Amino acid sequence: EIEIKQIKMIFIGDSAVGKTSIIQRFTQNRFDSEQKYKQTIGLDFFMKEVEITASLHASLQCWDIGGQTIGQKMIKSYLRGSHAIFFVYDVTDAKTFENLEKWMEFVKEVIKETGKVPYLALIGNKTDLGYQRVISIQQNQAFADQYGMRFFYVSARTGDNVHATILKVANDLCGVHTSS
Ligand code: G3D
Ligand code: MG
Repeated sequence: EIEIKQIKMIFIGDSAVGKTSIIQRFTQNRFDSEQKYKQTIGLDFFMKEVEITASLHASLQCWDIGGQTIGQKMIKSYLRGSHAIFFVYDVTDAKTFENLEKWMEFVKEVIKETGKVPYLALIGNKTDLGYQRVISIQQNQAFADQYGMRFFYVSARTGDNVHATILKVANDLCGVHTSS
C-alpha cells in the first residue's frame, strides 16, 4: 500500500523571474526558449507525483500565479491553503529581489489570519546568467534568515538544481530528512 500525500506549493514573485519556467522544468522537464514570453494569465496548476519513500509518495500541486493579472484577494486565497510558498527572484534583476518584501507582506497577512506558518523557501533563479548576478549571496542569506526561510539557487534554463530543490522541500514537508 502506497500512501499519497497531497502537497500544495505556490510560486510567487515578480513577472518574468521564471516561475512558469521552473514549474515547467520540474513537471515536464522542458524549457521553452523558442516560445515567445507570455505572461501567465490568472492561475495555472501542474501536478507531479514523486517518490518520498517506497511506501510514501507525494502528489505535488504546483500553483503558478500570473503577476498583475490577479487580484490581492485571489493571491491571498491561494496562499491560504499552501503547504509551501516559493519566493522567486531573478539573480540578475535587483528589483525582483527588493519586491519580495512586498510579496512577503501578503504572506504575513495570511499567516496572521490563519495562524499557520507554511514552509517558506527563497529561490534565486537564472544562475546560468551568473556573470550578470547583482544580488550577492550575503543579501540573499540575510533575507532568508530574517524570515526563517531555506534558500536555493536554480536555473530553469539548464535545469540546474530545480528537481533537487523541489524534492528537498517535499521531503522536508513529509518529515523525511535528506542530507544537504
Ligand atoms: P514568470 O512565469 O515568472 O513570469 P517565465 O517567468 O517563466 O515566463 O520566464 C520569463 C523569461 O525568463 C523568459 O524569457 C524565460 O525564458 C526566461 N527564463 C526563465 N528561467 C530562466 C533561467 O533559468 N535562465 C535564463 N537565462 N532565462 C530564464 P523570454 O525571453 O521568453 O522573456
Ligand atoms: Mg508565468
